[in-house]
Amino acid sequence: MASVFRLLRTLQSNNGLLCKASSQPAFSRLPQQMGRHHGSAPLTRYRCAYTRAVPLASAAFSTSSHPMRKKVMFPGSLNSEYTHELSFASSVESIPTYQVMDTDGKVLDPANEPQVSEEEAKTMYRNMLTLNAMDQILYESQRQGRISFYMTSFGEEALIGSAAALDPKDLVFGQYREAGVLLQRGFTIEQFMNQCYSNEKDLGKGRQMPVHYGTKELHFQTISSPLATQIPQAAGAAYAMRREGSKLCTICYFGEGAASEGDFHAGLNMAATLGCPVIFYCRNNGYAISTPSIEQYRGDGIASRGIGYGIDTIRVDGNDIWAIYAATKAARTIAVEQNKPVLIEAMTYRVSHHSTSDDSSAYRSKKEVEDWSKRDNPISRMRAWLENKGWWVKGEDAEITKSAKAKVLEAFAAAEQLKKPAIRHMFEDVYSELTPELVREKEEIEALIKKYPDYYQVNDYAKS
Ligand SMILES: Cc1ncc(C[n+]2csc(CCOP(=O)(O)OP(=O)(O)O)c2C)c(N)n1
Ligand SMILES: [Mg+2]
Repeated sequence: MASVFRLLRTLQSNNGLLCKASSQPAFSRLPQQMGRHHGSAPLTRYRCAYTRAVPLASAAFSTSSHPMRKKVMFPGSLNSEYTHELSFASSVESIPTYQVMDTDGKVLDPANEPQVSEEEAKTMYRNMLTLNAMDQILYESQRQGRISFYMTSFGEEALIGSAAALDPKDLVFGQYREAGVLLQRGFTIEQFMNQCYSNEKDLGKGRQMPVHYGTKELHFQTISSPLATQIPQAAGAAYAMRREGSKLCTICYFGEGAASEGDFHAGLNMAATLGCPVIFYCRNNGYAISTPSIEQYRGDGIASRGIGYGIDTIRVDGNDIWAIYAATKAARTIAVEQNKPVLIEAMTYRVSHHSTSDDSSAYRSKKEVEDWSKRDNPISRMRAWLENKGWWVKGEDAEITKSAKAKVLEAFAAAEQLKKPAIRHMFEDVYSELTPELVREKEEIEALIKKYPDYYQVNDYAKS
């Protein structure tokens, strides 16, 4: 409302005609004034208020706001037609889901045949298998008490297609279930293990929970646990990229549950209004821990919200790696060439428990999960596509999975042997120089450790 006042005042001062005779705020007088003339519903009266008043003001509004026009240029609704039918907009047709191949790996429209080399396609598939193998081992390792926490990507492996469609320098803002993106970018199994074991080689210096990866080298921002904080950050970073003229974009992954956070709305609106080259990638996997999507919102998924913010939006089959690949490639072109955000809603299913702290049998049936993994499995779909192309030999998977598992186990055993990060890291990297308070705390800890070395198990930590 304040901005309406401001607008009317501006118009008033621009030509001195609007509401000239009164010292009352323009908008407050309009209903009574119009009521005298029209006596209809309040909405109609406000509408008339504009159509009467605005022609006297700036040229930008004058033509389109003429009383005889079909459309009005309200400052907040630029293309709305008048209607005499009193009705509330509730739903429009459901946004379609873009698909390239069916569940048997058959490309449905030859025009959509993926434009990738055999090697590129095989690398993506190998990464899907490796992700799966790594998830199985790390999940078990948490169950054995060797790491504190873990989250798997079972059922969501096709996300790798989005990473393959990006420039390696595009900046990634993840939520936590995007290990596949890191694999595709070249994060090594050793680096995954070192992070999950919080050892001295962990790039995060042991300051994060397992799976909260981050790597400057691979342009992947460190995951942070509070949901959706990455969304406005991704919009802001994209804005900086635009200002630098870098011709890069950011990609921001989040779940449909995180899209209920305020930060989602702030981030999307900011990106839309400022023209930020960011791809918002929503993994709609059906659940936010125990809350099914169906209880999370009433509208047409997350995609309808993109349109609400004036963002180019597409919904894709999130188990179809080629649909994801094509949509992300096209989204990137829009983002970078037109300096605009894009929203992708990828429809998938979380086969795994939410995390090692969750038992999903408490809120969904085992049968539901089994049905999904059998009926629509992103890995078998991709394998079928490769086989149809003649690029994959039946049974090759077993060999790859076996060697991936061996590699993970080896890296895992090595990571377990390494020391924890040096204690000094607890105090560093927030300020370029330690504050007097931090210096005092550091000295206090050092004194305690010296006094009680056994209690603090100092030998478990790296010295420097
Ligand atoms: C601000 C905030 N609120 C609540 C949580 C607890 N939490 C962690 S994950 C999660 C569910 C998120 O679901 P979704 O975004 O759909 O992602 P998914 O786990 O399905 O991949 C919740 C509620 C949190 N981490 N941060
Ligand atoms: Mg979810």
